[in-house]
Amino acid sequence: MIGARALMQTLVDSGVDTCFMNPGTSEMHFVHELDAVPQMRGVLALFEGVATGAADGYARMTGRPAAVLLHLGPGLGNGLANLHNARRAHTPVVAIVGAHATYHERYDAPLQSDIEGVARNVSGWYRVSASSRDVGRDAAAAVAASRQPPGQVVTLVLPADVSWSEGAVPARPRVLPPAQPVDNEAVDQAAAVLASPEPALLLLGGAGTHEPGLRAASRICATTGARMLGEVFPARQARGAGVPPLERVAYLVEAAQKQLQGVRHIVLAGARPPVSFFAYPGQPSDLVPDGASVHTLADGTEDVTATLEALADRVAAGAAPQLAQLAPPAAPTGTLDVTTLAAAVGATLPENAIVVDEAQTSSLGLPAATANAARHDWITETGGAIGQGLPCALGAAVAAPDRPVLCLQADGSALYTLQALWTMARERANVTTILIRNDAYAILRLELQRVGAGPAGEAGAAAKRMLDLSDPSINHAAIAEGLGVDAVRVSTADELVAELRRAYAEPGPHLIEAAVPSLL
Ligand SMILES: Cc1ncc(C[n+]2csc(CCOP(=O)(O)OP(=O)(O)O)c2C)c(N)n1
Ligand SMILES: [Mg+2]
Repeated sequence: MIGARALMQTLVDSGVDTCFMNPGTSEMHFVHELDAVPQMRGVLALFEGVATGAADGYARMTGRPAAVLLHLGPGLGNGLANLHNARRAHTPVVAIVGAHATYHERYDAPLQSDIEGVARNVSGWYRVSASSRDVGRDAAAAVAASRQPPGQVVTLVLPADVSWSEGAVPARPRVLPPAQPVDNEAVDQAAAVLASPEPALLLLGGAGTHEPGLRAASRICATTGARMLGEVFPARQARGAGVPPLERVAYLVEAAQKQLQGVRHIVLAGARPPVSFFAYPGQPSDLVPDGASVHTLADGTEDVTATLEALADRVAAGAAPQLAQLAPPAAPTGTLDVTTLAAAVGATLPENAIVVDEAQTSSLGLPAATANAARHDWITETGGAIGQGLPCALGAAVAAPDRPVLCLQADGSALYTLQALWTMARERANVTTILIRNDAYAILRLELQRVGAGPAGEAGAAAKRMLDLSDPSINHAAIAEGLGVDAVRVSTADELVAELRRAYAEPGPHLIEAAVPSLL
């Protein structure tokens, strides 16, 4: 058996049965083996950032890693930004990077580069498979490493001769280590802190924002009087009717400070202490209020859900969680703006939807407008590297073909990885994209001012031009049509509502280009 076959068979046996890829010459044996190992689904992406973002979205929904197949250092580098988002989300991803044959390396052929230097940036585990005899074992080790709590990106380099040489054997899947037992001391300490009369906050991240964690947290807070908040950018948060509501820490420092004002204790459950996204002159980086103490109930390597449940049983035995009611907003009419955009989303959101949020400045009204919509999961850009929305939505749709996916996609961010639309069309992915067109990098107009460079309105023409996308004006619907996706342009709230309803009712991907004037 050749190395590529053993690798693929081992991946499948270890539960990795989807590979998002953009292959090249060094990966041809792997591609060839797709027909020999039909349990592996290959999904072609036309840019590596699409493949890596899709693998992230896939694993956020399944809890299982997908593989991504990338072409040497340049291919891995092209996929880096979305691997970075995956790393910050603690998403398990198995990156297989094809490389030159071992004996070819010393000739410094054109594609030779420092793969490890690129991979280390995002990978918690890195290995070069040295021979076809090792590759099965290496693949099983890679999958197990990716799933090591709380989950990580791993990189396995596959030299072309390892891929094509005989003598390989598939390896048995590694048995995953059992979840860590609940740290009872941490539970005791959190119980004491929450029972004290001082204002306390339970800060949720990781699995803490999935439904079981939220239910336990809600019981804890209902009984102790503590507040709960979620991390600024959760990897995945359960929301809507029947789920405990959870506000998130605000993105803007001033707003976050207001939320956290007066808190004396922050109890962390799968979250990290709150920090400002960027440094701003005269503003703090550390958002823990002066004099407040921070207690770790469970870090990401521990079983956050079981720990929250143990704490709930300790301090809130018999208490019920507080759940959001079903009360979606009315369908809006008239002018399309960030408020009516949000209302249109909340009014039409189908049951059990997956929402991928890369709406940037147009997200302002979305949390409130969807808080009492039908139950859904919300995925955010954990690492702040834009170009994640469309790929992540593709991956979520591949992971959960029976669930509607809504991609809330700001225009500037869309243009990093718009090739995802073609893969959505080809894979018949049930993704409805609202392409929110404000013809600007609107948020940077605000940031220009917030970092102290001066009010955007007073910036010079050369600077303003760097934040403007209106000349020439971009026809996103035409691009989508060109990539095989049914697309329309809307400019009123009524049209948006009607097109959303149509898109959800029809199979396959749809893009609705919505003209939403910039807030800034
Ligand atoms: C990989 C990467 N490149 C660049 C940036 C910087 N950046 C942050 S937001 C932004 C523009 C976003 O514009 P758009 O998606 O249209 O959203 P809007 O601000 O208009 O709502 C840019 C360029 C980034 N965060 N990540
Ligand atoms: Mg924009």
